[in-house]
Amino acid sequence: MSSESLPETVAETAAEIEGLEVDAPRVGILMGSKSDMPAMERAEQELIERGIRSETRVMSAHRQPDVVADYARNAKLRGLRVIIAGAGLSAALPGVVAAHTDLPVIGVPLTSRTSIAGGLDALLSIAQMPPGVPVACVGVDNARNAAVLAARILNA
Ligand code: RP5
Repeated sequence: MSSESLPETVAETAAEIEGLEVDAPRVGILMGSKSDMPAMERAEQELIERGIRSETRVMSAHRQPDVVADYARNAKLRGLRVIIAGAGLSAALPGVVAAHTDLPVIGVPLTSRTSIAGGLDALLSIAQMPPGVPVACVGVDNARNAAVLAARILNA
């Protein structure tokens, strides 16, 4: 690369970054299974009503651990600022995401067909994180509150 072409390249790169700033989703909404979608759609809906850009992905901490790790590691660079992660049963997804990013992670414990004690299994899995790797935890099936909390974190 010649030194004359450098300013143009830098300008192009800056424009690309600026484009990313404008269009990139601010909140990532993750869930462990398609079966979680009816509950997690409430988070997406709340963010839409508040004019906050989000993206929604299905990925399981147990079934697709590499996909989850890659997503979490790249999230900040892609412009995401908060991650909401919902899962049922031994809900590892929020904690695994938090292990791979320093973005704030909000966990949503979900009920599913085989939940124990109305989702207490997922609630404890999400809330009882080890010191140093925090995950915020909203109420069982309360994805809407996760979106409200994300909005407050974003000051939006
Ligand atoms: C969790 O297991 C998912 O988040 C879901 O809540 C639960 C059941 O998943 P499916 O068997 O319906 O795919 O990982």
